[in-house]
Amino acid sequence: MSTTLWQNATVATFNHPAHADYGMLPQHDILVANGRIQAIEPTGRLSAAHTVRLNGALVTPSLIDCHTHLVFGGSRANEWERRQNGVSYQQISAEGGGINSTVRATRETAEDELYRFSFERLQSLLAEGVGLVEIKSGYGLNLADEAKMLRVSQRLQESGAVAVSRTLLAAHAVPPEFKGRADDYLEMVIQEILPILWQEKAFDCVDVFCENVGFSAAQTERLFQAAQALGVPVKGHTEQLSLQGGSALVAKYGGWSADHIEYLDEAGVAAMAEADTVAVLLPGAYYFLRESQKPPVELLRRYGVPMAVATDFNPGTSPFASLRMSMNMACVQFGLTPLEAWQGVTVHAARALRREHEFGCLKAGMPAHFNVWNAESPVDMIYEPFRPLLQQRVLHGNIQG
Ligand code: DI6
Ligand code: FE
Repeated sequence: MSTTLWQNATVATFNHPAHADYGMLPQHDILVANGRIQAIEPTGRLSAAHTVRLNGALVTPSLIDCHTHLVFGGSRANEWERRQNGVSYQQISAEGGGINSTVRATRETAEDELYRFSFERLQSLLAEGVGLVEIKSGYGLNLADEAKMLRVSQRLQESGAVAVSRTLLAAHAVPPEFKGRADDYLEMVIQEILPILWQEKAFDCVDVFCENVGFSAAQTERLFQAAQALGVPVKGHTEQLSLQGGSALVAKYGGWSADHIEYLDEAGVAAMAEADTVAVLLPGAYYFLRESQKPPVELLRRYGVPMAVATDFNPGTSPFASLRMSMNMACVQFGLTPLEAWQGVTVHAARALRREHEFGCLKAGMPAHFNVWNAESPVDMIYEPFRPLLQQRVLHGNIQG
């Protein structure tokens, strides 16, 4: 059995039961065999066939980006420039811009090309130490193109560079061929896209954009009922622009996470606490849309709802492939503490994807997914988000090139 000892690390385990601190273990060794952590012990007690000397460097769990729309075709840069030049959103939408321009471009892009673009975009997340990324469909909006997007996510997983959680977001928008017939489109999602792709094991969880510009609470519930009947886990884009009750619906169906939640009320927070639904904060979209309503962080704390932080990386509302920048924004804009921001990309993000047995904390028995940093303290990675502090990214006990 090949064993490796990462020697003399400062380990931020995130294994404190009350999540009261980073779970810091100074001067500890991490013994890895067969891709798993065998032991974390004070330096000097363990030995192994290979040794990686860390001289006190900081080790944290791999980062997790639990909400992205990383796979898409085309660009919305010109559209954004026009908006900045004063052209109204209505005008741009009327000309086929907005989300539907990405739908058109994604449909037109061949799978291999889509894979290449996505692999390239993924690199900036990997360079920051991301080891698990959630990727949504939602720019195909028909069976063939949703399937194509999910296959690209699967291929990113198979590249070995990162673990991927795949989400079906067919209920993201109403495609042009169903214009004015949202119920008919949703019926097609429920009758065809959802069951067929679930049968093919093409995704892990189903998502919906519950909003006055997306799908109503009643439509969201119809989707969740269909998901429940098939045993499909649910999550939602909820309360981003207005209070629709989507987060409470996610909770009612035992959903994994309610995401955005700027307009969430106390009843929704209580429902999420009761159902163990994670709150995913997406400060990139809040910033890029110049929103002013902040998520109810104080209520989430009071009810003990775990908060995750993610990039929401997408071409329309959050073109930022930086999770460390999202952590910084969650602190500055939403008032999270640096510890909360860290928990938001480790333990709580792992829980948001129901992958907490593989990711999010460091302890004996867990797969060896961790980062080695040229840093003194975890706050360094948030305080100066673009400083290249990553020394090693380790997945399954292998140092990634
Ligand atoms: N909320 C958003 O902010 C994005 N999707 C969603 O459900 C917008 C995605 C886009 O504009 O392409
Ligand atoms: Fe999103």
